[in-house]
Formats: sequence, structure tokens, C-alpha cells
Amino acid sequence: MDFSACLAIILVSAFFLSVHAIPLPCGNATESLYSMYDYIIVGGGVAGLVVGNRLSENSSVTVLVLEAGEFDNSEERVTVPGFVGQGYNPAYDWNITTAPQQFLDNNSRFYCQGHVVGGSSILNGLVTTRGSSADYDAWATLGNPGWSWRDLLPYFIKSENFTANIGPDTASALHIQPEISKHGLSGPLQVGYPRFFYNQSRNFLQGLSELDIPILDDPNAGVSARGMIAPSSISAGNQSRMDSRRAYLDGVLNRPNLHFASGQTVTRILIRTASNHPVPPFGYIKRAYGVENVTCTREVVLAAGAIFSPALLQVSGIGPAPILRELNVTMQVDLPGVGQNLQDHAMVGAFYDYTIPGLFSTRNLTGDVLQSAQEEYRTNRTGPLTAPLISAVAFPSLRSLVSNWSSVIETFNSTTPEQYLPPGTGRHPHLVAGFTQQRSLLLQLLSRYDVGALEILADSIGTLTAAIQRPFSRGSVRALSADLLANNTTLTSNIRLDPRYCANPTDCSILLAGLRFNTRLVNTTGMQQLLPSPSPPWDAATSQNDTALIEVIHRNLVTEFHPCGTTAMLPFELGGVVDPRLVVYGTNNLRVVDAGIMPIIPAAHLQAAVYAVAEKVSFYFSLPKDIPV
Ligand SMILES: Cc1cc2nc3c(=O)[nH]c(=O)nc-3n(C[C@H](O)[C@H](O)[C@H](O)COP(=O)(O)OP(=O)(O)OC[C@H]3O[C@@H](n4cnc5c(N)ncnc54)[C@H](O)[C@@H]3O)c2cc1C
Ligand SMILES: *[C@@H]1O[C@H](CO)[C@@H](O)[C@H](O)[C@H]1NC(C)=O
Ligand SMILES: *[C@@H]1O[C@H](CO)[C@@H](O)[C@H](O)[C@H]1NC(C)=O
Ligand SMILES: *[C@@H]1O[C@H](CO)[C@@H](O)[C@H](O)[C@H]1NC(C)=O
Ligand SMILES: *[C@@H]1O[C@H](CO)[C@@H](O)[C@H](O)[C@H]1NC(C)=O
Ligand SMILES: *[C@@H]1O[C@H](CO)[C@@H](O)[C@H](O)[C@H]1NC(C)=O
Ligand SMILES: *[C@@H]1O[C@H](CO)[C@@H](O)[C@H](O)[C@H]1NC(C)=O
Ligand SMILES: *[C@@H]1O[C@H](CO)[C@@H](O)[C@H](O)[C@H]1NC(C)=O
Ligand SMILES: *[C@@H]1O[C@H](CO)[C@@H](O)[C@H](O)[C@H]1NC(C)=O
Ligand SMILES: *[C@@H]1O[C@H](CO)[C@@H](O)[C@H](O)[C@H]1NC(C)=O
Ligand SMILES: *[C@@H]1O[C@H](CO)[C@@H](O)[C@H](O)[C@H]1NC(C)=O
Ligand SMILES: *[C@@H]1O[C@H](CO)[C@@H](O)[C@H](O)[C@H]1NC(C)=O
Ligand SMILES: CC(=O)N[C@H]1CO[C@H](CO)[C@@H](O)[C@@H]1O
Repeated sequence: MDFSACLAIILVSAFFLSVHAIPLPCGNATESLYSMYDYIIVGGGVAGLVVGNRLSENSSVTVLVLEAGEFDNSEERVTVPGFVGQGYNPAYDWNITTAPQQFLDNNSRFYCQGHVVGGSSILNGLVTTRGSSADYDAWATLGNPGWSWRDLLPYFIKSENFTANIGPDTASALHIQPEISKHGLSGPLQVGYPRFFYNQSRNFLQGLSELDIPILDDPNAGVSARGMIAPSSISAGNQSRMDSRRAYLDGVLNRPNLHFASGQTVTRILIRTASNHPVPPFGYIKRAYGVENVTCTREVVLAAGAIFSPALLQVSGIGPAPILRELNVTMQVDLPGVGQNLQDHAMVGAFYDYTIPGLFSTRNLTGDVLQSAQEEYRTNRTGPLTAPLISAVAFPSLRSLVSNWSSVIETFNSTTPEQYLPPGTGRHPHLVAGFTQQRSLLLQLLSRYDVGALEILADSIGTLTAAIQRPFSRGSVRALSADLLANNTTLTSNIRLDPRYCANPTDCSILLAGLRFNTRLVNTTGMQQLLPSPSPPWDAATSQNDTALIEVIHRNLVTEFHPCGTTAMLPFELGGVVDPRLVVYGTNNLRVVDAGIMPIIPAAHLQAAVYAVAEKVSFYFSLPKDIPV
């Protein structure tokens, strides 16, 4: 980052401590007593702001958060739930483009990620789902003691202030009967329901019931493989977006020991050797002593998200040896997993066009109708603009999607673990070993009745989107230049993001099963009341033609923007990057805390889990660290 800009910000901000013009030298046990900051957090998104808040609760430590983006201006485009999903918000986006998707149609995909204080929680769809207990039990099974559902539940609760906020009639019509003991009532993040629901949600739930998919009363209580009205990250009273900035930062900016600098793009972590005793297999343990250009720390916390954190590690000398060599950076730690194991929820929307006369949908929100909805929202905080784009969803199990579910599993089981991993660095023996374990877990999970395989998302106009929840494909992220700002461009043009959607064709087959399921769903009595009138390729004829549908999937596949897994919490021999306290292997004071640490993606929208992970690790900071040996 540019030091003069940082200094300017520091000087104009009343809440900053006086700053030493010359950074104090680092290098011995007393360094924290001399340093400007005890903790430097890179990235002020979901995880970074949680950690910044919790660490600075202790007034005896100093914390600096560096965020590349700026503060939003509380524009209605950001805060009003009804405007979510109506086009992206360019001012707050990194504008990433993926590598051409060779297993689809060879086209790149646009990839939204928040470049703003609050990160992607300023852009996201507000959907708040935790997933199933099985999702987190899988994390523990993969070699991460302390990360099962039971271990994480207290932190889901800690982050949340849940208010159902709906009347008894709506509650019973929409099956909203929360299990209060599984919810937080005093956490920073407000979670609740909007004051308006589109009637089509009822048709969707009825249709699911007709197909023997029951509806959950509380989708966040540990079982999620059913239909549901998902809660939203909105404040109950205001009916406006709740994000990590409003939940975790705005209220604590006046803490004298918490410094926040926006507009600061970190380009490298400064790393040196910590001791002269080598620890196999890492060699000399490394220590992070700052970022360019702020120095002296107790710890550096990387919270730049699943795409930027691994790229920052690589340019700082921590990553797969062949990539470090290509980047021509000094190798600090040879960690094959950095930037690998990328997982995401790929999706395809099918449009059935509800044509029943008098239907009210988001399509009606134009002209005078929009104007009066805006007036109603501004005056009363009621009406259609309180409703997010998506709240009616389902996470059906593979068994409930397709009758030949076991042959899908067998097809996958007949492949070898390395077959579909990225070639070269992606097939390092550690990564193959790690994926082998993930694979057997995936097979177990997909055989269960109570675990979702796919998400179906219903909007009000007739789109039923199918999103793969347990992908078998693995992608990668890598820095293309040791200088992330090389060629006078932004970070994003010096990073290659390749999700490798459907690298394993089983993923596209499961999406196909989802689209087939949708044709059954729109054919139910509940859904037929909406008079769906699909045109090709969603009409009856095409939807029976698998060849045609696979072509459509390849052409139309996009994403829920849920990147994770690229700095996985896994044992080192399984391609792990961080240990169960989220300390990077081979270092003694560098942590990663963001979606990248998820070893295997949960069948859920990710934000609730990221908040919980960050709450949990905040507790670990007070404990002595395990130096991995
Ligand atoms: C369009 C969209 C819709 C989504 N919808 C939902 C949804 O409805 N429900 C849900 O649960 N989840 C949703 N998600 C996902 C969810 O928002 C993310 O999983 C979550 O925000 C990830 O948190 P994070 O802390 O890992 O990263 P982020 O929240 O993205 O934060 C990373 C931060 O680091 C900053 N940063 C990156 N590089 C640097 C650098 N070099 N220097 C300084 N700062 C840097 C970024 O600007 C950003 O602020 C959505 C995401 C997107 C993009
Ligand atoms: C530790 O660092 C301080 C500040 O740089 C220095 O004054 C002191 O001599 C150092 N002590 C040791 C043992 O190196
Ligand atoms: C993304 O694009 C928009 C619109 O072109 C621009 O305003 C914004 O600054 C870009 N974001 C970054 C990080 O460059
Ligand atoms: C939790 O939400 C309720 C209802 O909106 C509100 O009254 C209360 O102040 C909130 N508590 C916290 C700690 O934010
Ligand atoms: C690699 O770095 C060394 C030393 O910093 C430099 O001399 C050399 O030119 C670099 N090579 C490339 C290909 O950039
Ligand atoms: C919504 O708009 C459609 C036309 O696009 C119209 O047929 C319908 O009656 C409108 N719904 C309401 C409730 O006004
Ligand atoms: C706000 O609510 C009041 C009371 O229900 C109602 O009379 C008024 O018309 C509403 N205002 C708007 C702009 O909808
Ligand atoms: C996968 O195949 C192995 C043998 O190759 C078999 O032992 C195992 O039961 C299979 N698993 C599933 C879920 O079919
Ligand atoms: C980057 O910009 C600087 C100053 O504008 C210029 O001197 C340099 O040549 C540019 N580098 C590249 C690779 O375009
Ligand atoms: C930067 O520019 C040089 C010279 O134009 C080019 O060779 C190199 O590939 C570019 N790097 C990236 C990351 O685009
Ligand atoms: C729709 O339902 C009708 C009768 O309920 C049935 O004959 C038809 O095959 C179904 N179509 C699909 C695509 O499931
Ligand atoms: C199915 O779709 C493919 C590709 O679009 C097409 O070539 C084929 O004729 C279709 N089959 C039938 C039976 O319509
Ligand atoms: C403006 C400034 O101080 N830039 C420095 C940042 O740090 C790098 C190396 O760590 C120096 O080369 C720059 O001069």
C-alpha cells in the first residue's frame, strides 16, 4: 500500500492515535511494546471487521484494519432489500473476470466481490442460511478438532440478533416457527424477516410438499435439506440491509485502540525468519512483521477474502514452490495448498414466466407502482421493497432429486481422485490426499436423506434457479506477477481466477437433475396456479432433452459468488494452509480468517458461516498458538 496515502488518512481521522513518523524497528520479544499496532488486519469485509471488533474489545492492544475500498454512502441501492439483485453495484465491486471456462463454453464469467468497507456483505443477497450440522461435522472429520456444528453453534449465536418480526398468520402460512434456543438475541448482526412476502412463495412451498419435500419451520437449526423461507440479514425495525460494517464497525470506530484505514490496497505481507531452529517439514519458522508499508506487529491477519488472500500469500513467498519460482519471489514456506481447492456454488436459472392475471411480482415495481412502494418504504418501512429478491428456497437431497441417485454416485465413485483436479500444481500428492478424503465425505453426504445436494431458489416472476451445493470440481487462484499492481492495472488483472466449473462433469449432471426437478415442480398443483408459461429452452419439449439442457447449462452457468477453500483449514499433508487455529503453516503469527479457510463448502449461503468462523477465531487469539510441528 501507499504509505503517504495511509498517513494522510491517519492524520485527518480524529480517532487515530498520534502516529510515529518513523516506524519502530521490529525483531525481538519486546516488539509489541514498541510497535505501532499489535494486530494488522488486511481486508475490512465480513471476517476482517468481526476480528477487528473483537480484538479491540481488549483496550490494551492496538488494532489496524486496512481495507482497499471506501465507505458506502447508505444509498438506497445498498440498503433497501427490494433493490438487492437489480444489477450489480459497480462502484463497490472489484470487477473480476474469471479465466475462460473450458469445461463449459470457453467464455469467462463476471465475478462480483465487494471492494468496499464491509466487503461482499454490501453487495450480497441478504440470504441468511447456516447449512446442516453435517456440513460442519465434515470440517471436523477432515482433521479439524473444534469445528463441528456443536462447536460452531455458539458462534452462530454470538454473531446474531434474531427477530422473527412477523404475525401469527404469516408464520403459519409460511412455516416460520424459529427454534429460539438456536438463535442469538444480542449479537451485532440483525437477522430477521421482511414485512412483505410475495404470494408466489406459498405456491413454491406447496409445490415442494407435493413432491414430498417437507418445509422447515427453522432452516437454521441444524437440518436444511428441505424447503424454507430463509431469514435475511436485515434489521427488524428499519427493514434495511445489515452488513458487517453496520453490525461490527460503525459502533466501535471511536475506540482509541482500533484504527481503520479505507482506500488501502495491501500488496505484500512482510515476512522474515523467526528462529534459527528448523522445524520439519517447514524449515525455519517464519514471522510476519507487517505489510507494505506499515510495520511492527504481534500478528498479521489476512481477511481479504478467498480470492485475494491466497494471491497475497503467494506474492509474499508462501505458496506452491513452482508458482513461487515463476513469480520469482523468495520462498518463505512451500505450501502446495495456497490458491488450490477453490470451491463455489455454480447455478443456472430456468424461467417459467408466471402469467396468472393480477399477479404481483418484482416486475410490477416500475413507474408509479415503484414510486408509491418507495414512498411506503421511506415512510413506514413496509411494503414490497422490504422483500429481498430471494427468500423462498430449498436444499433437496440427491435422493429426492433423482430416482437414479445411486448411479450418479457410482459414476462419480468410478473416477480417480486426481483425475479432475487442476493439472500440475493442483495434483501435488498432498492435494490428491486431501481431495481423496473430501471425496469420500461427499459420497457419504450425498447418500443421505437429510443433507442437501442442490439449492433451488425461487423469485417472484418465475425463475427457479438450481445451484450445485456439493461441487466435485476444484478450481484455483494464482498471482500472475509478484507485483500485484504491475502494468499499472488493478490487483484483479494480476490475479488469475479459474473456478473450473464442471471440470468434473458430475457437477453439471447434478445441475441437470435440478432442472429436471424444476419441470416436475412447476407441474405441481401449487405451482400450476401461477400459470407458468415457459418458452424454449424451458418448455416441455426441450426440458425432456438432456443433450439440449446440458448445452443450456454450459452456456448459462453463472455463480452464487461463494468462493472458498483456497486457504483451507486442513492438516498440512492434506493440502492444508492453516491449522485449526487458522495460523498459516510454517509461520507463528500469520492467520487467515475469511471464506478461504473452509475446507469443504457448506450447502448454504456463506455469510452466516463466515461471521461464525471469525467470531470463533477471535477467541483463539487469546490462547497460546500451536506452532505446527
Ligand atoms: C454478489 C454477491 C451476493 C452474495 N449473496 C449472498 C447471500 O445472499 N447470502 C450469503 O450468505 N452470502 C452471499 N454472498 C457471499 C458472502 O457475502 C461472502 O461469502 C462473504 O462476504 C465472504 O466474507 P469474507 O470476509 O471472506 O470476504 P469479503 O466480505 O469479500 O471481504 C474481503 C475484503 O477484503 C478487501 N480486500 C481484498 N484484497 C485486499 C487488499 N489487497 N488490501 C486491502 N483490502 C483488500 C476487500 O475489498 C473486501 O472488503 C454473496 C456474495 C456476493 C459477491
Ligand atoms: C529489542 O528491540 C529494542 C527496540 O528496537 C532494542 O532497543 C533492544 O535492544 C532489543 N533487545 C534485544 C535483546 O535485542
Ligand atoms: C469497477 O468498475 C466500476 C465501473 O466501471 C468502477 O467504478 C470501479 O472503480 C471498479 N472497481 C475497481 C476496484 O476498480
Ligand atoms: C436486537 O433486536 C431487537 C429487535 O429489533 C432490538 O430491540 C434490540 O435492541 C437488538 N439488540 C441488539 C443488541 O442489537
Ligand atoms: C528475479 O529476481 C532477481 C533478484 O531479485 C532478479 O535479479 C532477476 O532478474 C529476477 N528474474 C526475473 C525473471 O524477473
Ligand atoms: C403486474 O403487472 C402485470 C403486467 O406486467 C399486470 O398484468 C398485473 O395485473 C400487475 N399486478 C398488479 C397487482 O397490479
Ligand atoms: C403509512 O402507514 C399509515 C398507517 O397504516 C398509512 O395510513 C399511510 O398511508 C402509510 N404511508 C404510505 C406512504 O404508504
Ligand atoms: C466407492 O467404490 C469403492 C470401491 O472402489 C467402494 O468400496 C465404495 O463402497 C464405493 N462407495 C460408494 C458410496 O459407492
Ligand atoms: C506505469 O506508469 C508509470 C507512470 O505513469 C510509467 O512510467 C510506466 O511506464 C508505466 N508502466 C507500464 C508497464 O505501463
Ligand atoms: C505485464 O506487461 C508485460 C509487458 O507488456 C507482459 O509481458 C506481462 O504479461 C504483463 N503481466 C500481466 C500480469 O498482465
Ligand atoms: C405433469 O403432470 C401431468 C399430470 O399430473 C402428467 O401427465 C405430466 O407427465 C407431468 N409432466 C411433467 C413434465 O412432469
Ligand atoms: C435434443 O437436443 C439436441 C441438441 O440441441 C438436438 O440436436 C436433438 O435433435 C434434440 N433431440 C430431440 C429428440 O429433440
Ligand atoms: C512509499 C513507501 O514507503 N514505499 C516503500 C514500501 O515498501 C517497499 C519495500 O518494503 C519500499 O521499496 C518502498 O519504497
